[in-house]
Amino acid sequence: MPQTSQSSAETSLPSAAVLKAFQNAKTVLLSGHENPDGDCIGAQAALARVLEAMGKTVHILNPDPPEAVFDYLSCEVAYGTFQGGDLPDHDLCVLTDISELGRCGALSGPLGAHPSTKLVVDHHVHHGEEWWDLAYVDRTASATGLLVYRLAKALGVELDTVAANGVFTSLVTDTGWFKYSNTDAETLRIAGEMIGLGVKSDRLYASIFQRNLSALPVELGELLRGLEYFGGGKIALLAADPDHGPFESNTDVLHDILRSVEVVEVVLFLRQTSDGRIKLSARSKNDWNVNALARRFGGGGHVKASGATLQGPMDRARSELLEAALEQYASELSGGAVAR
Ligand SMILES: [Mn+2]
Repeated sequence: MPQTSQSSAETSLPSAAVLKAFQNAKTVLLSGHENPDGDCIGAQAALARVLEAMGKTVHILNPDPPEAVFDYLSCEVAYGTFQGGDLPDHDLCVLTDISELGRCGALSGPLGAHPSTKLVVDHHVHHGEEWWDLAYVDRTASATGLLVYRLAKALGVELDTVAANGVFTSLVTDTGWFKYSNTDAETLRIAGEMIGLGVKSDRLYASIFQRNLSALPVELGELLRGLEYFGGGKIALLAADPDHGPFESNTDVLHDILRSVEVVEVVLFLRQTSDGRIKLSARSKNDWNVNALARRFGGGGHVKASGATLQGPMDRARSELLEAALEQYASELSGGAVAR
């Protein structure tokens, strides 16, 4: 997910303790959040290759499998999906792109109970207790994959093409293919270096963004009939009917269209998932904080991209979200909203 970041003139480097934990580990388990995104699994691909190059045994185990659009990574890297039972033996557990164990779904309990050293590699805003043993967290980094790049440099390991594809995937998915404000000089410099290592950016773009089903344009049109604007058009709210499956994970297309409307500042998209929960994905265009809004519903993420799970039914979720959004953005809306 994208985030606001400052200049990368001052980069935060991994501590000696973090590097030592990697050097001393024999078997490493990499885990991520539910519905792992491109940054999460890209960072895992790169970190797995780096650690294997150092002679470590590496397991990747996530609560859910990667999306099919990332099959150019999953054909090279073994992404395990937790099915219950015992965790693989390991002495170091690394969480990528996440710092809250509770977001690891069914893996949360087993990971928490396992005596391994826990190391967090992440760029999200963390709230609550710092429960881990070690962390390499830089909230100004555009992607967790960028932190893995810095780790590889610090560990003296060259990235191979698979690792480069992983880092590049992290960078492009978390910056909206270099469109968001977190696209800083370091991000572009590293992206260029990854292309030098063999990344075919046009192939990756086609794989990630140009594999929609032929029904998508029509379904998107139907979905958008439910679009509502509030706050003088600055808040776009879409509460989808439950039968809009294609958008359960691929919400970027929708967010891009709605953010393309000039006056829109915030896009709030509610959809019912196959298991009956109501999921919010919230994006902002400029400076409105959607993380603060998502946190009202127990969610989180970044200032410009956050999510939450709301209580159903949809009508209730919609009205509670709208009320919270109008309250959250009261000061922005009173600052000269133009009705449209
Ligand atoms: Mn990320």
